[in-house]
Amino acid sequence: MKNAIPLFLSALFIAFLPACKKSQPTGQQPQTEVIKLTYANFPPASTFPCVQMERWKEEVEKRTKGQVEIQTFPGGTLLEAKDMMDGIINNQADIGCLCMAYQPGRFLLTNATSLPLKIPNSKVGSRVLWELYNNYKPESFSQVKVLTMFTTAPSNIMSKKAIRTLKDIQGLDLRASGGAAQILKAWGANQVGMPMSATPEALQKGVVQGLFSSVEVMKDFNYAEMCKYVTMTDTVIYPFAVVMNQKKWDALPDSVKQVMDELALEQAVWTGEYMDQHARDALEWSKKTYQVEVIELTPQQKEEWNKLLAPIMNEWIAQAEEKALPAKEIVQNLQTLIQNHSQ
Ligand code: 3IO
Repeated sequence: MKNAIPLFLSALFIAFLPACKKSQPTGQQPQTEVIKLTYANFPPASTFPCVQMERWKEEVEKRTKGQVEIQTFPGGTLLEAKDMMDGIINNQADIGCLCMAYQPGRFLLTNATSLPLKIPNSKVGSRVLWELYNNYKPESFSQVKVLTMFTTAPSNIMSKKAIRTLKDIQGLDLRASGGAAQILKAWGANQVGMPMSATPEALQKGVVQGLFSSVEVMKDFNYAEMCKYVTMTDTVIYPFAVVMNQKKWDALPDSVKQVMDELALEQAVWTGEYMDQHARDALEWSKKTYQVEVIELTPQQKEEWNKLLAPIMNEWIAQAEEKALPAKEIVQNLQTLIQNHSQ
């Protein structure tokens, strides 16, 4: 019994030794845990929304020195085109890339960028969209953190049959969404709505005879194999947003938030420049690889085609005013932004 107490104490000491060891790290800096985030995207990995996603991932990982790790999911493997916004709100993924044209009513304000306002290219479009968003902070994005926005290059008609005049487009089944869809209708096409990710099958099965979007898809989806004609209209862009679950954002360290906020405009411009260059390259590639014919409209034709688009603006204004938005002011702001950034 005499030795019981020291024995008990040594036993206690030995028992606690591992615990003490654990709480005393090896004298280096306390290790911060790696933050893992998922990023969902709807089209295939080779397409521009995914190219910009990989670029953003790399930059964030580099600038946070590995504190943040991003796992990307292209091709709708985590969330599909039309589920993106709700999927991020419900945290089925942490980050998601969405095209606003697929839910035109939901993103009414920012979809003003796809009115026929002659945005000249994706770089200007992306800056204008980002600024418009920050000027008005629309309700439709109030449940998420917006990480960046960008647009496509202006849309052109890619088709199986040559479209040289307005007569050629009458009643033709052509695919587009959102603002671009309104334009196809105004020209007399039979507009068919679906996300870009559903379009390869629709073209293959003959559900549509072509599409209206930015021309880099001729290469990235290999549409040039089926669509031997491109009619250059250089009309509207498609607007995109990259959004993050609000709670996941709130939980990030300030230093990480700062990295992402500082990247927002830079990412928009990077994507714009990539898109503009890639659209040009893809058109050249299409001519060389599949002997695609690029059809230019005469100035008179352009005037004639543009005239038909006049009512679209008024329709949008009426719709926006119904939702109590300062519609005319928004359009004016947009026109100023386009002018300023086009210089
Ligand atoms: C687009 C969407 C996904 C992948 C490539 C793309 N190029 C242009 C778009 C624009 C768009 O969303 C669409 O549906 O035409």
